[in-house]
Amino acid sequence: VAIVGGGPSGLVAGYVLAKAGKKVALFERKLSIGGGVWGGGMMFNEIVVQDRALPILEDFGIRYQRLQEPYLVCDAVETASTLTSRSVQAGLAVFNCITVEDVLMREDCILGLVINWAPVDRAGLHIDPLTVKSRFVIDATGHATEIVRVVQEKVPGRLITPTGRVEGEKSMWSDRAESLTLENTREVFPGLVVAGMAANATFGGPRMGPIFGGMLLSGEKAAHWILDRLEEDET
Ligand code: 48F
Repeated sequence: VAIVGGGPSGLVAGYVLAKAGKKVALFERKLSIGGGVWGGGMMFNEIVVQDRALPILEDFGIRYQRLQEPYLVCDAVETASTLTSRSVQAGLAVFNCITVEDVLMREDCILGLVINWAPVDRAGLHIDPLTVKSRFVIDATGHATEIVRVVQEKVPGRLITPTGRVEGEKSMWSDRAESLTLENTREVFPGLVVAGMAANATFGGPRMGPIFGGMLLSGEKAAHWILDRLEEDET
């Protein structure tokens, strides 16, 4: 499995898949892994997590304080670094400083990724990319939902969304976005699953503030969905 984006949803997906013994790699454009977690709540280094995601915090060993029901507060630095280190310890291969610029695909299915060094991409240098084959790709690129948009360009109107296209993120509505993030975590083209804010952007869910429970749960759901499909492949 190839995961694009090292934010909270991508990291939890990678952790669950690696823990299940699958060969899984995560590609992140930036030097640091953790995505939006590092920003905390408007750069105050605390994030809010809904208590529905408590089992994930406990599994990772991330400490929390109770705020008011149903909210918990975690240290953003502890969360980003623990999500990263525990995922790598579980067996997730992390490649930072890599931009996923394209997908490998044939008519009806995603087959993998086309990758290049992020500095090469940023400088616009004429250096050919490399390819990575994978059974499934997870787009965990956050608000930008970059991989789904690349696929949309290649097969216009054929995404598994109401309009066949990226529906686009709706206005901020944190409560609603939380449950929709989970509903929207699914396959959007054969072989391509969306997680985290990319799921909301793909299926037209609202934006949300510095609330991360939905992101953690979304990564977990994407991983379990893929584990079920891999098991079907084997039988
Ligand atoms: O944005 P990000 O943290 O995604 P997420 O897991 O979590 C969203 C929350 O941080 C926050 C929220 C909602 O308000 O709770 O926004 O959905 O992490 C996405 C990561 O993907 C990387 C990007 O640098 C970031 O670290 N990324 C994006 N496009 C690419 C990429 C790409 N083409 N190749 C490699 N990495």
